[in-house]
Amino acid sequence: MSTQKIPTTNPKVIDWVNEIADLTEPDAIYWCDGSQKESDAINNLLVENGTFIPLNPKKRPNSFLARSNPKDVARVEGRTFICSEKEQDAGPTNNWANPKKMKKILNKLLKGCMKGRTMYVIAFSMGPLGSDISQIGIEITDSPYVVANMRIMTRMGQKVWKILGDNDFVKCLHSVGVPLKEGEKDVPWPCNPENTYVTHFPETKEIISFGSGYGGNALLGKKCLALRIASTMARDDGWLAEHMLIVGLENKKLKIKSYVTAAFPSACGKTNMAMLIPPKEMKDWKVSTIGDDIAWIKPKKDGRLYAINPEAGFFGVAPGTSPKTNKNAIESCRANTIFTNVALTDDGDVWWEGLTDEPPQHLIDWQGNDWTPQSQTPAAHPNSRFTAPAGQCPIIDKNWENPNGVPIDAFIVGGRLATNAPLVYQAFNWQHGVYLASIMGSEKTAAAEGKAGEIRRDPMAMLPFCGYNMGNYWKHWLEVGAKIKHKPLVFRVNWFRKNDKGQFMWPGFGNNMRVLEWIVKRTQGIANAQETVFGWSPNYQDLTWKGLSMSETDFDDLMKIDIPTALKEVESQKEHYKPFKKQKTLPIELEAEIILQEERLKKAQ
Ligand code: O2Y
Ligand code: MN
Repeated sequence: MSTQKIPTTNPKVIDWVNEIADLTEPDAIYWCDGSQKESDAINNLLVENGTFIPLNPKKRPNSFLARSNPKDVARVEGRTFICSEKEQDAGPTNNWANPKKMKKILNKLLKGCMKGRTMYVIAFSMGPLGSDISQIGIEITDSPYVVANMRIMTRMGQKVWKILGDNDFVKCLHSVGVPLKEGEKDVPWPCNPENTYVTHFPETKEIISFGSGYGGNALLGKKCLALRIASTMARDDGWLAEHMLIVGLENKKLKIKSYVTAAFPSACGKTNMAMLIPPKEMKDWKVSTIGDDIAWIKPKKDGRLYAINPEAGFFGVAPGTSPKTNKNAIESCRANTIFTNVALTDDGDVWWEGLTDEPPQHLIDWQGNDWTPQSQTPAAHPNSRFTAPAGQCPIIDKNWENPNGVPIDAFIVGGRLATNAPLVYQAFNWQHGVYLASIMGSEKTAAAEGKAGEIRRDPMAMLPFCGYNMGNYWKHWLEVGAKIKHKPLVFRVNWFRKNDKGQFMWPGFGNNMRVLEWIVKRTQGIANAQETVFGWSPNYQDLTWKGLSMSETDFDDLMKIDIPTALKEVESQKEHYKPFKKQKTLPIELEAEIILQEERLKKAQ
């Protein structure tokens, strides 16, 4: 990998790479071409360094296990900064830092930080090559683990260098923050948790991440570019960069197919919905996956919104994923996959909590220790991951790489709510839908956050990912809606309602298809609904019940609301809006929606 022809003549790239090399002082620079030969060499190097453990090729061909430093296991929201010129532009939900001051801190840390290491230069496309919705980024990193993951999660290498030409790109700089002294042996997972920074500079379209080698902190195409920086690009250019899955829902018999997107906070079954298998009684329905995490959505000339999945792979949570809960995710990681922080079986395969009903009798846990079912700690880290090519998903949609994207008929938003939140309802209109998305969230759990029952709001599931003032982001949603002729319908769902005994009232998983069927039929104008104080709701007879025993009374319980409790919830929504109102970024339309909601509830009392 030493003597290389530089794959670009783009002066902006060359100047930037030289500037970063002067600052970080790597031993070598390697320009990634994305070839198989290169991938094999990187994987071999990672095995040599002890970062990768090759898995049994008979069980998991071309797959590897990586174990991170236990201090580097997840995104670090407290160390994530939006460095816009004005603090007001970051808004009340982001950590803000002055860009000049942050650059000063970072430059000190970056000085000589790649000593003893190779600096890799990765050109990558977020989105199908050549799509007018796609964006090109260049990640400079000193982590070969990042290179291996970026090869799965993005389109990268030679073909991207070609498309880039002399155009602009998003600058993504990453270092694990551990320079090596002459002759010093590296550790399998270098990182610098005491000095971790994940920083975004929206005005100059730059990302600088220091100190972590893990997931969203280090694979800068994902949360940093595709959400935080892209959300600001989308604001400026009239499109939407969203934390949403995209699926196709087709009924061959009815000759209908709709594409829908959905935003859920974490732990709401987003990957399950992205790869849903309908119950056998609904065999006329076929679900196909476009994406499991992020959607870039653009208005087109025909007055509709079109979406692409900017990613090329899944960075999925392993624990809880099984052939029973998500067969398609399991199939997606059958080969060519990087597993991070899962357990290793005695026959060289992987295991995590929930994969099988019974755990194996012996494992090596995510920290490299012997593990048995009697062990007091989990075998896999709760945030352990698989990085798998999206093309390996058995139900990948035929249009998943279509550069034009797919037309979106519905936006679905939801959260995990145990009480007083109906299974599904349709917003009265776009503005009402934006309001529903702006107040969405999940109930806090007593153990984790102290106040059980209170809602942790996560507007559009973008709380940690919106690169600018959330109030202005809502305004942008309203403006996009005002410009498009054929607006997608907006729905709110809740799969997690519980009865007085604490049992789930809805079976969830594949049975969610019953709700999705109604949603698709609404978008096609072929399903009934009744008007309620919340929005348009299905009647019992509007859903398919074959194969599921649920009485009309059970369904009514699942759909009903207690009005005094709902009025209290409206008060809590007003509190949620307060910081935005104080900063004068709360759109008046959303204030109006709260008043309308309150009036509807009072009238029904
Ligand atoms: O912990 C991380 O670094 C990954 S977080 C993540 C990964 C894949 C999809 N979504 C998320 C998320 O936090 O929303
Ligand atoms: Mn996500």
